[in-house]
Amino acid sequence: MTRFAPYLFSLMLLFVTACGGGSDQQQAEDQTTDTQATEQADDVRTIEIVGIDRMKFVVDGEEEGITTGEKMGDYVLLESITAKPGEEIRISLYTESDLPASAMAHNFVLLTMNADAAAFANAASKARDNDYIPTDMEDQIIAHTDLAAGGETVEVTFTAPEETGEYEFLCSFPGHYSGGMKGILNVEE
Ligand SMILES: [Cu+2]
Repeated sequence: MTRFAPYLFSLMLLFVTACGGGSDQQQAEDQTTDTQATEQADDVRTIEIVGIDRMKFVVDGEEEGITTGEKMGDYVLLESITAKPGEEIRISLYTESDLPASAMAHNFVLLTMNADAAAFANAASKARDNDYIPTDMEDQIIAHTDLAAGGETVEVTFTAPEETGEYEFLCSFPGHYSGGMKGILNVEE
């Protein structure tokens, strides 16, 4: 038996060397693939809101920077959003509805601090030709999305005001503000 040992040993050495070389090469290829798989970075804080037929802004659940209320089916009511002065925020609004756009669509309209939201909603209901954005009250709008009909998503990115305080947001589709489709943006340090 012993006289075969040197032969077996060198055979094993060859085998190990060959395998080792192969795996190094494989590792190098894997690293190249990892480096190429880079993610697209976008650091704008995005709040994903859903508009439902019950005329409410709702969200999936509690998250940092928002306050939520009662349960609404699979969602919870969005009550307010908290932002720092000058913070960049993106609102993404999805309309969940099987109704036609003429009967059910939503938008997100953020008003200036001193705006009269009820008066704005009333004027908006008569501005059908301009997607329910009253042109003579545009100076009371900080930011707004387009209308989103069922299955559609609209977005708007804006900078929170520098002045701390409460800013009302609403959906200006007729009847939705009085139906409760509204909330508060709290700008605070
Ligand atoms: Cu609405």
